[in-house]
Formats: sequence, C-alpha cells, structure tokens
Amino acid sequence: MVSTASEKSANEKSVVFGACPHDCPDTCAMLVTVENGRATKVEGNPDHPFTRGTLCGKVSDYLDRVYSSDRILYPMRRVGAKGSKQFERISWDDALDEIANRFKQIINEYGAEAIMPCSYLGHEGLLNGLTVGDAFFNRLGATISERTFCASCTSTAYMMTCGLTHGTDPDTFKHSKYIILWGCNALSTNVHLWSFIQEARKNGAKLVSIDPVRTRTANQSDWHIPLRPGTDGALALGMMHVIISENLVDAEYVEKYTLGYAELKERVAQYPPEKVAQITGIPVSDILTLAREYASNQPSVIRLGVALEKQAGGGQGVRAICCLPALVGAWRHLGGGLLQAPMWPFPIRWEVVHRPEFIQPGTRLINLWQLGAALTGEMSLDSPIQALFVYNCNPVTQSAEQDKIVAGLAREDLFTVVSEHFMTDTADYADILLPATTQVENLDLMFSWGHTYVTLNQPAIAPLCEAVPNTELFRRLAARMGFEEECFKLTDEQLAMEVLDWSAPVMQDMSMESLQQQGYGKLKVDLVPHAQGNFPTPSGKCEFLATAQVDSNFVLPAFRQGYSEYQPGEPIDPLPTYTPQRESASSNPELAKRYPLNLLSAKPHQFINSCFANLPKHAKLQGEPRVIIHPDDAAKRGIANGQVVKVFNDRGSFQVPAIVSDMTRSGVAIAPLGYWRKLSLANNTINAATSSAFADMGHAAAVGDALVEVIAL
Ligand SMILES: Nc1nc2c(c(=O)[nH]1)N[C@H]1C(S)=C(S)[C@@H](COP(=O)(O)OP(=O)(O)OC[C@H]3O[C@@H](n4cnc5c(=O)[nH]c(N)nc54)[C@H](O)[C@@H]3O)O[C@H]1N2
Ligand SMILES: Nc1nc2c(c(=O)[nH]1)N[C@H]1C(S)=C(S)[C@@H](COP(=O)(O)OP(=O)(O)OC[C@H]3O[C@@H](n4cnc5c(=O)[nH]c(N)nc54)[C@H](O)[C@@H]3O)O[C@H]1N2
Ligand code: SF4
Ligand SMILES: [Mo]
Repeated sequence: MVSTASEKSANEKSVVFGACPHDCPDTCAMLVTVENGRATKVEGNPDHPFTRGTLCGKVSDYLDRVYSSDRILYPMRRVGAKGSKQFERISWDDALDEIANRFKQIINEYGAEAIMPCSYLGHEGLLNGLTVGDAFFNRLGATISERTFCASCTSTAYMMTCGLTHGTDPDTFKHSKYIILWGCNALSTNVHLWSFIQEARKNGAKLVSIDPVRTRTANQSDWHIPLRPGTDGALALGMMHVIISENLVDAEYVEKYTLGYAELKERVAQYPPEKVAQITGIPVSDILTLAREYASNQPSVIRLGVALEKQAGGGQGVRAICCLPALVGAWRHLGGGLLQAPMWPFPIRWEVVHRPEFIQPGTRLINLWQLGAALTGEMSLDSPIQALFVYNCNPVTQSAEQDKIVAGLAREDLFTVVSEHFMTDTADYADILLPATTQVENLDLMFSWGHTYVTLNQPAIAPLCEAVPNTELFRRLAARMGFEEECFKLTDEQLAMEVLDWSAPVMQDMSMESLQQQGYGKLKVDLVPHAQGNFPTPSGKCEFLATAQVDSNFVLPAFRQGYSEYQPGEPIDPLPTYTPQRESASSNPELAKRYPLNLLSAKPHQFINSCFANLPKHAKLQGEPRVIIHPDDAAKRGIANGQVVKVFNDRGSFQVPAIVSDMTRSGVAIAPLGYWRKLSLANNTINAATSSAFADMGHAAAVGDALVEVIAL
C-alpha cells in the first residue's frame, strides 16, 4: 500500500512515491520504503508503464548514495590552500553571510556580471534541476551561463525539420517493424526502452544499430553498421538517394505533408551510394540494403542518440536523419516515425523557472563548455569572472579542456561556491561548500526526455543533517541578498503548482491529487501525431527545406536561463547536408599526422555522467578507466592489452590502461566518461583532451570531433 508523505509518521513503515532524479531519458518512477524515519529500500514502481517495476543497476542501490559516509552534510569553509581539500565546518548563517558579503563586494567593485552560475543536470527535477537558480541569478544580474552540454544541437536540428514535437511515443515502439538505434547505446543509456524493443522483435521487428563501436547494444542488435564517426549525415543522404532513385518514396505523404522535396531530391543526387561508402566506410551493398529495408518495412522508427550531435557537422547529420521518416511515410503508422526527446509537450511554465523579466538587455553570456577559457582569462572578457557558483554540475570532469578549468578554479582571486552531495573534483576547489539533499529528502516533480509521463517525487525522509534542497538554498540566498519579490518566497509545494500549466490540454485527467494517488500521470499526447502532417514547424509540414529562422548561434532560450538575445552567427544551409569532421585526415591532414586517432567518449554503463563514480560498488562494476583501441592501431604502436597508455593531443592528456579490441573501428579510440580525476591514474580524464569548439548548431559540445595519439608508457 502506498501512502502519501503526509500520511506517514516517523515510527511506522510506509512506502512513498519517488522518481529518479538523474539525467537519464527513462525518468523512473520509484517506490521508497521508509522505516522509522530511514529509507530502507528503493524499487521501480511496477504500475508505471515505462518503468515496469525495475530500476537500472546504477540506481537500484540509490540508498548507498543517500547514506554514504562521504556525503557533504554541513556547510564548510576552505581553510587550506585552494584545492588542498582542507575545510572546516561552519553554520549556514556564516556560509550565507560570507557568500552574500562577497557577492556584494564583487558587485560594487566589478559589477554583477563578474559573478557566474554554473549548473547542469545533476538533478533533472522541475524544482531542483537545471533551472533552479535562474530566477536568483537573473535577479542578481550575473553573467548568464549558456548550458548546451546536451541535446541543444539535436533539438535545433529537429526543430528545423519536424518542429518540437514529441514524435513517436516510446510506448508505441512495440508496434514497430524496423527499429534503428542511431548513435544510441540504449542498453546502457535508455534501458527501459529495451523491453519495448524486445516486444517489437518478438513480433518480427528488425533492430539495427548505427554506431562506430560494437557496444553492448550493437552486440544485441540484428544488424550493426559500424560507420566512421561524424559521417551520419552522409549515410542518411545516401539512404535518401537510394529511396528516391528506387521509387521507395511515399509520394502521397511527401506531396501533402512535406516542404522542399524537389530541392532535397537535387541535394541527395550528390550522395550516390559509392560516394557515401567512401565517406562512411560502409559497403555500398549495406547502404542499399539499409535504405530498402528501412523504406519497405513499416512502421519503421528511428531512435536518435545524443552522441550524433557531438560532431562539427552533427546538426546537419541530425537534419538529414529527421527527413527520413517523412520521405517513407513512417509517420502514418502507430509505432512509426522518430524519437528524439519527447520532452516538448510537457507544459512547463518556463517563465516561472527562469524569470526572464529580471534580465537586463545586453547581459553577458558565457557558454559553460568554454568555462576553462573564461576562467583563465584566455577568453577576452570586459571584466574577469570573480565568483563561480556551482550546483548540479561537475565541470572539471564533464566540460572540455579540463586542465584550463582546473587552472581557473585554482585562481586565488576566484571565489567559488559549490553545492554538492560529494567532494567531487570541482568541489575540491570550493571556498564555500554547501550540502545538498538527495532525491529521497526533497519534493520534486519530474518531466522526462525519454517518455511522456509526469512523475511525482515525494520527500520520503527528512534532510540528513544540514543538507537542503536546491530550492531552499536559493530561497535562503535570495533572502540574504534582500530580494523581496514573491517568487523568492514560494514554498516547494507552491512551486510545484506554479511550474506546470495544469490546465493545458495534455494535462487532462492529471492533477496534484491524482499524482499523489498514483505517483505518475501520462500526458494526453497523440500516439500517431503526424499521420496527417501537423508538424509544429512554420509551414506545418516536415521541412526538408527549413524555413525556421535559425543560424549557427541560435540556442533555445531554455538552455540559457530564458535569455533570448544573441549575436547572429553563420547562416545554416536550409537543406540537410554532410559536413565533415573538423579534426580528421581529410579536413586537417597536418593535425592527423600528429594525432591520427579519433577519440570518442561513451556514457559509462554503471555511472550517470560523473555521478556514482566515487561509490565503491558502482566503481567495481564499471571497472577501471580505460581506452579501447583496435588491434591494428595497437600493433602499430606496440601496445599490449591492459598496458597503461597516454592518450594526448595539444589540449592535454590522460593515462589509462588500453583495452585492445575489434569492438571499435581502426582509427577510432573510445573511452568511457565519468571517472573522477582524483580517482584516476594520473589525475586526468578524457575531457583533458576534448575541444571546447561547438558543433554546427545550438553551440553543442563537439566532443567526438577530437584527434589524439596513444602511446604506451
Ligand atoms: N548508463 C548511463 N546512462 C546514461 C548516461 C550515463 O552517463 N550513463 N548519461 C545520460 C545522458 S546525459 C545522455 S546525453 C544520454 C546519451 O545517450 P547515448 O547518446 O546513447 O550515449 P553515448 O554513449 O553518448 O553515445 C551513444 C553511442 O554513440 C556512438 N557514437 C559516437 N559518435 C558517433 C557518431 O558520430 N555517429 C554514430 N552513429 N554514433 C556515434 C558511441 O559509440 C556510443 O555507443 O545517456 C543518458 N543515460
Ligand atoms: N567528453 C565528454 N564530455 C561530456 C559528455 C560526453 O559525452 N563526452 N556528455 C555531456 C553531457 S551529454 C552531459 S548531460 C554533461 C553532464 O554534465 P553534469 O550535469 O555536470 O554531470 P554530472 O556528472 O551528472 O554532475 C552533476 C553533479 O551534480 C551533483 N548533484 C546531483 N544532485 C544534486 C542536487 O540535488 N543538488 C546539488 N547541488 N548537486 C547535485 C552530483 O553529485 C554531480 O556531482 O556532460 C557532458 N560532458
Ligand atoms: S538512471 Fe535512468 S534507468 Fe536508472 S533508475 Fe534512473 S531513470 Fe531509471
Ligand atoms: Mo546528456
């Protein structure tokens, strides 16, 4: 029997509705058992149609995180040198005073833009997640942080083609006959989709995985297509070439519901299979088979991974892929079409979370992917950043140019505040540390980027020691700064009511009461949304030829604290095209001579980004940091399996054992992400070698566009 938080008392056993807070498309509904005020069990809610009663291996031990003896549970002040990890416990009052005093001093001396928030997706809740500090920092007048680590490019490309639609509901994947996981390692990153895929396969569906690496997902697929990284656009254009030249087009659908077919036809004529084979490294016969099977087995569906955007031409690649379902009429069918991230129909009241009315025109904006250059002064700034406030984020391991970030954080004159659960590589450099609650200690309401359910997370236990939810942290700070506006006084319960438009048509039959009864509710979305077009694009059609006013600097305001101004960038070709990698033998032969291997990063199976990498059970299951290289590349370098190697380029290096395996292509090295710098062999991780350059759209992180050399040590 599930009881609501208010019904449970400290001395009885109760079960509370929870929701996994992590940055994962599955957004699982949890049940949390509480006995005598202590959480004793977390499990997947068996009633939830997507969670289906199971949590993944990362979160089934969530209570190890909650009750870890390494948790930060009190505010602390640095007492040793920067980065020396020496702290003393202080009171919340002292911590808030110190922050407010330093902020006021900095504002007087340098202006509020000298303060910068730094947040990402350690928590995905509508209350405590990405945007929790936006109102506070916008009111303060701080530098705006542009947060495009993830999905900004894919979302822009998708918007230009299909519009921001939920697309194919994952609940309907079981009806598909042909499923393409395109740059998506679902068995690690989207596990709950897998059971829907398996249902479809039982009914005869074929599963294709398009990935340079034979991942555990590719291994379990019916067909693995190991293309060269960054060549997805060429493959999709080549598929369209075949589909058009072999008359496999759904002519009626194209005629009625698409824009720019004639122009697309001309464009794809430039991508015959022979040329595409040269670019992608995939044989002509496979390109022909893929195009023919995809077009003729309906309903066909494509699941886009996030890794596709992590290339210089990622946006155009995604654009090309997004054209495919309309070309073959896959959108007509239940279970047909394309799944990007079905977060768009959630009726989130962004104005409530960002409070854009506080932003002064012309406020400085800095992208967090370039934090290293911003902190070290390499980026030209009117006035340097004097204070960094980090929450929900671990930039030292997760952002590019790690060595620069560390050098920046080591600056004596930088005042750094970090709100955290654990002493991360970033927290090591804090001047003030603040303790944050975990999900079982706070209220939240979850949207999802992997399904169409709203999930309620009720507080199961009281906050441990002096930990506070992020919402409370910003309420306290706002009060200390003397902010009088009502939005800074809203309780969590009030925020939960404000943050969603409960009267939106998709929320029909859902209310806070129904969520308290059931723990979750499904949005009323159309399960075959584009059988008759109805794409949320300017023309209402699937736009092969894009009419959206977008250039290379366009970033959705949601990724930038609600700020909508931007400096115009380069124009974007309105037709999908193939843009080669920036760092490759053909684009930069001189660089490729010195650094011949393309470095990719993989999401770790047992961690969520850098979360959990410090917990012994997770670390053991995930195994030690490593880089996987092909036997041919290893032989050329005299590298034996298990030997420690240095992976490096001009930006930096990391040291890990090499795994020699043909699961990767020759010329491609891949290393799992998320390991902590201080728990690694030589105090460095993959992001020491990645570039802070953006992809072609949405200022996305082009992490996969990086050349390195690997040498035995
Ligand atoms: N276990 C686990 N799950 C996670 C996460 C995690 O850290 N751990 N992180 C979550 C987050 S934040 C995200 S964004 C998602 C990401 O989810 P995914 O996109 O599925 O994850 P990635 O591992 O980044 O990339 C998927 C695959 O893309 C391949 N790939 C790399 N470059 C290319 C390319 O150019 N073309 C093609 N076709 N494939 C390429 C990689 O080899 C990899 O196997 O996962 C979420 N889920
Ligand atoms: N090389 C490379 N780099 C990448 C990627 C890649 O594929 N390759 N992927 C990128 C992508 S897709 C993503 S999404 C980003 C992820 O980047 P981040 O979101 O920075 O990644 P996390 O490692 O999850 O760090 C989140 C931190 O927030 C903390 N946290 C969790 N909950 C709370 C809370 O309630 N309050 C507070 N105050 N803190 C909390 C966690 O303990 C953790 O340390 O990384 C990006 N970086
Ligand atoms: S990390 Fe993902 S799969 Fe695992 S419990 Fe959380 S939402 Fe579910
Ligand atoms: Mo992500």
